[in-house]
Amino acid sequence: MAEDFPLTATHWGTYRAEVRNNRVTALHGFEQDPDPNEIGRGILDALDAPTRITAPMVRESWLRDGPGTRGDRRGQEAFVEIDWDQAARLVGDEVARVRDRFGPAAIYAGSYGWASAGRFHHAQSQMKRFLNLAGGFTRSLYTYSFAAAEAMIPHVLGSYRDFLNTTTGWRSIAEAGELVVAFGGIPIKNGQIESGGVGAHAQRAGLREALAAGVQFVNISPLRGDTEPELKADWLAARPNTDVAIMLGLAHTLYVENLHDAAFMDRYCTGFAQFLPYLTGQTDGIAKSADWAAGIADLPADTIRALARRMARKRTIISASWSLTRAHHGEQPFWMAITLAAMLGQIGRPGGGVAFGLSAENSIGADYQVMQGAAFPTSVNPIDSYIPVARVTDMLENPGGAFQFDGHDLTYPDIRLVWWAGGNPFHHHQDLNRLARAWARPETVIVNDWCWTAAARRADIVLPTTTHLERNDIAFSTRDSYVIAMQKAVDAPPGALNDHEIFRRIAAHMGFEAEFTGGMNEDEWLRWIYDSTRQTAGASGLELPEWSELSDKGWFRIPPPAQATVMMKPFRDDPVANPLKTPSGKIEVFSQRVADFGYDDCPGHPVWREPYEWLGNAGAQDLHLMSNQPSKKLHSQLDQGAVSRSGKIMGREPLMLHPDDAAARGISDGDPVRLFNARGACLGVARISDAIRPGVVRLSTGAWWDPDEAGMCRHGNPNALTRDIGTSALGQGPTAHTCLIEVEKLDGPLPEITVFDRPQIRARAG
Ligand SMILES: Nc1nc2c(c(=O)[nH]1)N[C@H]1C(S)=C(S)[C@@H](COP(=O)(O)OP(=O)(O)OC[C@H]3O[C@@H](n4cnc5c(=O)[nH]c(N)nc54)[C@H](O)[C@@H]3O)O[C@H]1N2
Ligand SMILES: Nc1nc2c(c(=O)[nH]1)N[C@H]1C(S)=C(S)[C@@H](COP(=O)(O)OP(=O)(O)OC[C@H]3O[C@@H](n4cnc5c(=O)[nH]c(N)nc54)[C@H](O)[C@@H]3O)O[C@H]1N2
Ligand SMILES: [Mo]
Repeated sequence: MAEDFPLTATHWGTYRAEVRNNRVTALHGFEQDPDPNEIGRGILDALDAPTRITAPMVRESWLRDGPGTRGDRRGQEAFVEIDWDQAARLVGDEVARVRDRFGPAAIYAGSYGWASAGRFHHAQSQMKRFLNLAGGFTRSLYTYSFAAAEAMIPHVLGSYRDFLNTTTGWRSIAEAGELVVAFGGIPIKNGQIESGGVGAHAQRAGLREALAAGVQFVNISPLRGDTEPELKADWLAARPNTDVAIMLGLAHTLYVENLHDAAFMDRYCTGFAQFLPYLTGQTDGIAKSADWAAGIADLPADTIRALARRMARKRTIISASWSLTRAHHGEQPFWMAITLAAMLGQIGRPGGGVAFGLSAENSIGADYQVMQGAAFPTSVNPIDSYIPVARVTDMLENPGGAFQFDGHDLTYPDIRLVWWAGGNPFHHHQDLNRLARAWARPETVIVNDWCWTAAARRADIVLPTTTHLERNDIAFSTRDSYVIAMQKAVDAPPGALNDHEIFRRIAAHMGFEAEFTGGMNEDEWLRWIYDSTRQTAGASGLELPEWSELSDKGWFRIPPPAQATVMMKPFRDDPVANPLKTPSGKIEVFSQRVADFGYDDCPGHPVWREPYEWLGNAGAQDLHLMSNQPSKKLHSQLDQGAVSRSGKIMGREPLMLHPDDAAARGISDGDPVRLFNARGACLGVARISDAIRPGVVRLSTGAWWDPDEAGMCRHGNPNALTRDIGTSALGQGPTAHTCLIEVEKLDGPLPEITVFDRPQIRARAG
């Protein structure tokens, strides 16, 4: 019976593992999941592939000559296998050396990344606790997902997470909504994922519920596939990165046709009076009319006007995808979407208002009770040194350099030691050739991972970990309805350890093992995490079962809320009793605080600013690159496995391009192609389709970076091409979705991919 197989939880779903002779032979979708996916099965052939790291390793010349030796050779030299005693000594001594000589701020352990589901074996939490107890470290702030919004939206709504966690979802939209206007679409491929784990995938059913209730959809995106065909959405294939101009055109139409809700603006917002002269053109002589927007977005002006009227007539929810924030001036789209929704006067009403990224993850639009459960406690960082997460290359290049961030004037710390556990910077960061050059500068780089990612290959010390199938844990997410008792299905390779055990051994070498473990073993920690969660949940009226009951059954479903969630309903119902956490207590269409920062690239109200590169300033050969999230994996995870490989052509990522763009370049379907710009190059294989706007191409993320000597990625990682500058001085977020490239048919044979081979490894001497 499949239901007796051990349960395991991942960010892409819950599965039951069928095991024979200590091997996982199959992963079955969790019986509670109506819409399980194939992503999880990608691990089956990856567990013992050549990409598995089977013992601790040290880069040869670092081992021989010590920290600071030939950082430029990272990724090129052989590794030497060592044992765990030596690994713990080397790492512990190096942490102590850097801390004592340069101060703890010289250790960068921002370590951004998704790691694995499971509250205890969460790599970053383990590392942070260890380094906090060791004296502290330079951390990173915010995420690659939507850093610009994390900095911006608190100025506008008083909080970002509070509203992300209480998105008006499909249930409310089906009950009361009529129209969903989706900037960036409703990409159900992304709804496969939830950070921390998914019990039941809810996006498809939610969409169908809304559709059955007669809700209509508009997909504003360069990709038709960003909404499911069954939704029969109107597709407005605007130029990428012009969403703010479109929203302004919609707002202008509402205003001049007197379709906006002046009473709402008055009662619930502040600063409309400062924004209006910009909208009407009084300040700069340019009315942000539908005609003006049409020229920027390359859409018919009548389409924009008609959409504005339709939005005013119907109960409308505006969904702005997270991708909009990962572009130059990525602070603006959410701010403007809020302003537009406010003008419609439907914020806080069922099925209306604004949503940040319906289906960006399984939770966004799903029906769940927020549960703030316990995590492995990371202790307290004794120092306050940080960078905005995406400024990592700037930091490595420019120690002591000044920069601005959200009203602060900061300087970059001088980093000597970089440590990553549970993330892959050579997946997630932009302009990887530039990162690779900066990566040569620190004296030591340490990576914990279970497989030879592009980052692990570029480490001096590699500490191999287990996978979710090889350990017990407890999984749940703030925004999911399931608590899963994860059971170890198979043994890890003998040379791999849990992150906790790795840090415990290093802590023991450094003399603070007892502080690190808190005197508890894995079992006791799992109990502690669960019991603390149960206590907090109980206090807010949510009854979780006893630990013994949960571990017997394996899972628990948190009941859905009694009523459909409506974002900002309390504020709408009574703005005096329930003010927002902004200075005014209201929605800040104009923010004095932001205006006072004095940033040219982020003034006090939402504005359209041209991105640094876009189809509006493109050369004749330029195409806009969409490097969106991949459908068959999460980021770079399991790219080495069969499921991800099944989406590749000749082992490369498909490059989607329009028939006109293909014809103009003499490219046929299935041709290997080279993508390039002044920053770099990578390969792909042409997939010709009219489901993409002319002038735009799509190469999804996730292919492990595999540069040749000239820095060209043989495999197809779009971050070979993207630019690495911040969204603005306010958010300093990543700007991957603002990128122009050229594409040509590959001249010559396809080179071999090397990144799935083991790096060169020498057996231990003696
Ligand atoms: N061009 C472009 N770039 C992008 C984006 C884009 O849209 N376009 N999107 C960005 C976004 S939104 C994000 S969130 C980032 C994602 O970037 P990341 O989160 O860094 O990507 P992952 O591939 O999920 O990296 C997680 C790593 O953790 C490792 N890991 C898994 N389990 C464990 C464990 O138990 N212990 C340890 N030590 N390691 C483990 C995995 O093997 C993997 O190497 O990428 C960003 N980059
Ligand atoms: N299968 C899978 N699901 C995932 C992930 C994954 O790696 N794989 N990653 C997860 C993570 S970490 C995150 S942050 C979320 C990200 O969620 P999103 O940020 O929403 O993801 P993307 O796929 O980058 O973008 C969604 C769509 O936006 C469109 N788009 C891009 N730029 C623009 C623009 O300027 N204007 C308009 N109108 N549209 C634009 C693209 O066509 C793209 O398909 O996804 C999560 N879900
Ligand atoms: Mo993300």
